[in-house]
Amino acid sequence: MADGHTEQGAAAAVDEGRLWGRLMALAAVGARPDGGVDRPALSMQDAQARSLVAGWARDLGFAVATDPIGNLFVRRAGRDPDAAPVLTGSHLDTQPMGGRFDGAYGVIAGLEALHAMNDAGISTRRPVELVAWTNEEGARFQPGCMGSAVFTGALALETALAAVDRDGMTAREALAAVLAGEPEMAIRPADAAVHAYVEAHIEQGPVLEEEGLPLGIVTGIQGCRWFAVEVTGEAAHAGTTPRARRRDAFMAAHAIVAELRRALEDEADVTRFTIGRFEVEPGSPNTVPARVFFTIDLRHPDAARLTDLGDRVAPLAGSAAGGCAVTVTQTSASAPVVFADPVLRVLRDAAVRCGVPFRDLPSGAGHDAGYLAAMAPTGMLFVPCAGGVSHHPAESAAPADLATGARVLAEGLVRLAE
Ligand code: HGY
Ligand code: MN
Ligand code: MN
Repeated sequence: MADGHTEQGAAAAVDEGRLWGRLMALAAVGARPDGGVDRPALSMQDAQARSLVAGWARDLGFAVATDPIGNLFVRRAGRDPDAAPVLTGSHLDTQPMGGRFDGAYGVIAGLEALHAMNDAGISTRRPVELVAWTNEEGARFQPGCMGSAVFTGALALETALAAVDRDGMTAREALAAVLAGEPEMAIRPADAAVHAYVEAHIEQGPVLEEEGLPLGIVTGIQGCRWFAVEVTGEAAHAGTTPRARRRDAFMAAHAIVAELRRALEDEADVTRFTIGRFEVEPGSPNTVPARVFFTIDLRHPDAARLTDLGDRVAPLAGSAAGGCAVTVTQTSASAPVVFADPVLRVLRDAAVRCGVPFRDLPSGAGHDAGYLAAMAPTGMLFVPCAGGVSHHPAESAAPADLATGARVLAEGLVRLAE
């Protein structure tokens, strides 16, 4: 067991300026003019971010490798090379109008924790590995959490690689292009044992900031179901076609959405119902729409309620489609997750040892930790972000809070790795 001194050493060796500098260097990759970040999964910007992290890791003497779905692993050796490693990490891809901290913070805080262990001269029995999971956001390729879902066996590799983006490029082709730029990168097998997993992330909600707390111990993640809806009507002339003879895919989609809102939006405002993508074809002002495609993101903390609400989507869509045809496909489903108490106890204990006040809270946002929880004892740490704003260019967090989270993460990882 590492004595208190060495664990304290890890936290004390966390360097706020170094952490902030790396975060800002990463934010420059895919930077938007409005201060946000647009770094699509498996894009050249993502490749650039990967090589930035790999470069920092190699400079610190860590082994770097990738796996068949492109997850990036940075390994700090332990005394027992055969012991199952402790993992930490998050994701490098962002939303199209993303911020500088969603995902990036968990990767850079994890790197900072490993760097601090080096600076403090700490040796751990188990290896500690930092992971940047492929395609957590699911904005370009669906489903999201693709890398962690394949790693944990929740999604077949071939299914993931067959995902197609809006330009018709497959994840397989995009990944090959990224790996072509990393000829020196070692490839490791998809399966691997994990002793425990801890992910640091900004809260993406207002609770910690409102309560003036620098840290959250995350107790779990709400459930989430994604659907793709396709409404098929018939193109017609906007000027000559009477309403009675139209099969207007937009008007049908409009009726479907109205019906879904009536059924799914609750008074208590607990259910989260989002239509983030809505495409009308052919998209000409004077042609009656022939086809509409839209996505549904449906979330709820209660498993039975999420099942009940989600199972209504297809029947309701069918009943409101009128003369048009409609297909509803569920593209991902993750049940609510409760994190492992032993890991949360280690994290709370680490916070106490670092003198950091905290509270427990659930996560409204999805994370790779949701998949890791099925494979190994898993926990998460949150740090506050301004106004709880995320998936928005204005996303921001204070350097001191980011360093505090990295200190508690370092403490917790050292304890878990002994
Ligand atoms: O959608 C989510 O909850 C995550 O931020 N990707
Ligand atoms: Mn995230
Ligand atoms: Mn996100």
